[in-house]
Amino acid sequence: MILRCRQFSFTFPRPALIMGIVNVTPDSFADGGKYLDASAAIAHGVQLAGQGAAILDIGGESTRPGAGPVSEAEELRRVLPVIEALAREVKVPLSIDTMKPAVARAALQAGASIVNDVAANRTNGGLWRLVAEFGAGYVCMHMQGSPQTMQTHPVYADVVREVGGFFEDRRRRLNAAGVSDDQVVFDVGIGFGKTLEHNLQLLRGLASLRKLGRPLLLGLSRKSFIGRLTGAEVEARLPGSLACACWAVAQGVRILRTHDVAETVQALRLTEALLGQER
Ligand code: HH2
Repeated sequence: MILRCRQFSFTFPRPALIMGIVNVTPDSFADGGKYLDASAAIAHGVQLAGQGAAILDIGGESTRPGAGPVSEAEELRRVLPVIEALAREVKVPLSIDTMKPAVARAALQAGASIVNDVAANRTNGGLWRLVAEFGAGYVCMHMQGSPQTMQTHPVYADVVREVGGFFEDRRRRLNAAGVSDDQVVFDVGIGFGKTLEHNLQLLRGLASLRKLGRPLLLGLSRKSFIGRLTGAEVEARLPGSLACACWAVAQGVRILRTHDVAETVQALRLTEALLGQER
């Protein structure tokens, strides 16, 4: 299995890839405001790459439940200088975490190689044609609703089956827009229109999604379901995040999106050594 993102490619089996988070936002749920200043965000990205991040995911709009939308101009103002600088300073592919096609285009022009689309439940295929045009990687994440509405009353008959069906449907639409399977990664979207029980069912059901034949990505770092299960505040959720990351890799997840790169690298290398076989 291969993942192509412009000039970069990853061939699996291989050790799980760590995607380090660079949030250039004032209000992200875990690190809001820490890296709003471009120079702080750039230094953070360089540090995460040095710790072993194989991908850096740069975002300028929080998608936490109830987050207010950010204008296109403001999002561009936040992320573009960071992407331009990181494209010069690190050797790993950069991912743009955005819901807006215009931001994705500017980011790709500035040197990003992956579009991380938490709004892959979109109906307009403009963003997908852009991904095809650039030969970029594409993270297709499942969300029920939008960040403003998603946690109001999420409902599924069978969350694992419905998310799997969503991926099949998106694969067809992506192919029709000119995006090849080699460019696509699937992500169940932990916390995006899911109750605690839905999140747990998805984590338990990860192995069943391997049959899609594409890399699975998971973002669970410091998320609220860990707090709900343990009572831990957001800054104290690293142990729970690592436990879930190890579980996910044992179930076949290939890419982990995390705030805590050094810690996750160590936990996953141990998990892979214990699992033993080529994955
Ligand atoms: N989670 C967040 C943002 N982007 N992208 C993918 N593919 N998968 C995820 O699970 C995911 C994501 C939320 O985390 P964070 O960026 O730390 O917070 P915020 O949205 O508040 O900036």
